[in-house]
Parts: sequence; C-alpha cells; structure tokens
Amino acid sequence: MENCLFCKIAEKKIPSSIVYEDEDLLAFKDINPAAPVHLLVIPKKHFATLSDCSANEAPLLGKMLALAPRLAEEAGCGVGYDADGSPTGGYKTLINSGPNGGQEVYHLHLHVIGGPHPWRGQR
Ligand code: DGP
Repeated sequence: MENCLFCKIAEKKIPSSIVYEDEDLLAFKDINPAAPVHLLVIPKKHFATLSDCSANEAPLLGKMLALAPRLAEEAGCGVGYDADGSPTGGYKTLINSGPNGGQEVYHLHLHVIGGPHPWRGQR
C-alpha cells in the first residue's frame, strides 16, 4: 500500500533490522525499543488494524502469534523453567488497535517485548 511505512519496510524500500522473513511475514527490530528485546512481526499483506482482518485471516494471525515464541527464544528472552519448575524469562506480545488502543503505525503488527521493562507484572 502506498505511503504505508511498514509496507515500505516489507518491500525493503526502507531499511530495518530484519530478524525473520518468509513468504507471508517479516519480523524486525523496533526503532524505539521499550525493552532490551523489542521486535515487530508484520504480515507482508497490508491490513491497517486487527479490526480490518476477517476470519479468513485466522491462519495468518495464528502464524504471527506462533512465530513470537521462536523469535523470543532466538533473542534470548524465551520462557524457561528452573529446576523446581518455576517459569523464568519471558516476553510480552501486544497488538495495539486504533487510536484508543495506542496504535501509531496503521499496518497490523505484533509487538514481541522481552527482558526487564516497566510493564513487568502489569496486565
Ligand atoms: P504501535 O504504537 O503499536 O503502532 O507501534 C508502532 C511501533 O513502530 C513503535 O514501537 C515504533 C515502531 N516504528 C515506527 N517507525 C518505525 C520505523 O521506521 N522502523 C522501525 N523498525 N520501527 C518503527
């Protein structure tokens, strides 16, 4: 889509630090990280918001979500378990939708945010 920042990133017209790519998705580092690990997963196809996706997009949305643990693991913030079985590490997955949802870039994206950060423990 013309004049969409993340479409331009997906088309490599604007540079980004890409960590993953396949035929449907691109993942790259957020330019303004909120934590030591802050990645964005986008579909290459343009959807302005999550609300612009229909049920037909369920496989694509599932693919985006399923990529998050793999990227987190590779970035060193995957969920692990102590010897006593307590969970360690971890990351937050987040999709902002619309102005009241805090969305700034109107191309669907999933945040993957890992490491100690101000939101830890908050919902
Ligand atoms: P959101 O508020 O959910 O729309 O988040 C948009 C994110 O996009 C924000 O965390 C900063 C990031 N961002 C904005 N412009 C660029 C850019 O040009 N490159 C990269 N890598 N990230 C960007």
